[in-house]
Order: sequence, then structure tokens, then C-alpha cells
Amino acid sequence: MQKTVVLIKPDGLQRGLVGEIMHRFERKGLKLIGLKMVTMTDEMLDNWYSHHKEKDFFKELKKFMTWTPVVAMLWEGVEAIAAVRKVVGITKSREAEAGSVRGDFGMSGTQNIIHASDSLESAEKELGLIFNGDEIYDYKSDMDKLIYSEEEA
Ligand code: 3AN
Repeated sequence: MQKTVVLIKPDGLQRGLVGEIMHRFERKGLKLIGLKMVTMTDEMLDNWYSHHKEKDFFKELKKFMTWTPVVAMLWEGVEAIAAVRKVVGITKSREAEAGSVRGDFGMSGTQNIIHASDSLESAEKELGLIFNGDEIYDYKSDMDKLIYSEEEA
């Protein structure tokens, strides 16, 4: 099973999309193993978006991400990183597939509602930046029997 980090960004929180977004991941069959609100700091964002540090939009991105707290979630599932990215949609919301979170609720490439880890490496890094060990829950979900075949699970 993979773990993947999702953030509902300040625009998603302000627009009241938290329940809608969580509902989509639950219905998909992912398992929620961590959940909290976080005010992101400058230092966290330098680390989180280190690959964007030299980009023109970095300052704007940091301002946006500190506008309000974010809602941080940790979801678990078989190949969960790729599955969650599909639910999220591509970066530029106005071009994102209908049916994805960005495709259904957004128009912007900056204020694009949601973040999801894009690789095993970034999932591990982001998990470490946001969650403490005692905020990650290990429990058995009876739903797994309905969601996966024995072989997959
Ligand atoms: P994604 O969130 O789809 O993985 P990344 O990692 O390329 O996209 O970008 C991280 C965040 O940086 C995006 N979610 C968006 O808020 C912002 N961003 C990315 N590209 C641009 C851009 N060209 N102009 C402004 N903001 C951008």
C-alpha cells in the first residue's frame, strides 16, 4: 500500500470544498490515515516547493499558500499516488479533465484548489514535513475486502 499527501489549499478551504473533496477520495476507495489543519510557514514552503524556488511565480505561490491554513490529509491505497493524482487533475485547472477536482471546480493554474504528492519520493518528503509519527493512523479497514481483490490487497 502507498501513502500519499493531499493538501486542500487556501482557495479550496475558502470556497467550502473540503467536504466535497474528501467525499471523492472516500468514494474512490482510499483510506484516510491522517487529517489536520496546518498553517504553512515560509521554511516549510521553501522545502515543499524546492523545485520551484527559482521560478517567477514562487513568491506569489508562497503568498497564496499562507493566505489561510490548509487542510492536510494522508490517504492510503494500492498505487495511491497515481490514483489520487487522477482524481486531482492536471495543474492548469481550466484544462483539467471534467470529473477531476480541478476540472470540476477550478479555472486557475495557481489557485488550483488542491495539492497531491507526485512520486514516492515527494510523498515521503511531504509526509515528513506535515505529519508527526503519532498523527498517522494504522488501522484495519473492512472496506478493503470490498475495494480490492485478495491478490491486490
Ligand atoms: P501540481 O500541483 O499539479 O503537482 P506543480 O508541482 O508543477 O503542480 O506546481 C505546484 C504549484 O505551483 C501548483 N499547484 C500551482 O499552485 C503553482 N504553479 C505551478 N505552475 C505555475 C505557473 N506557471 N504559474 C503560477 N503558479 C504555478
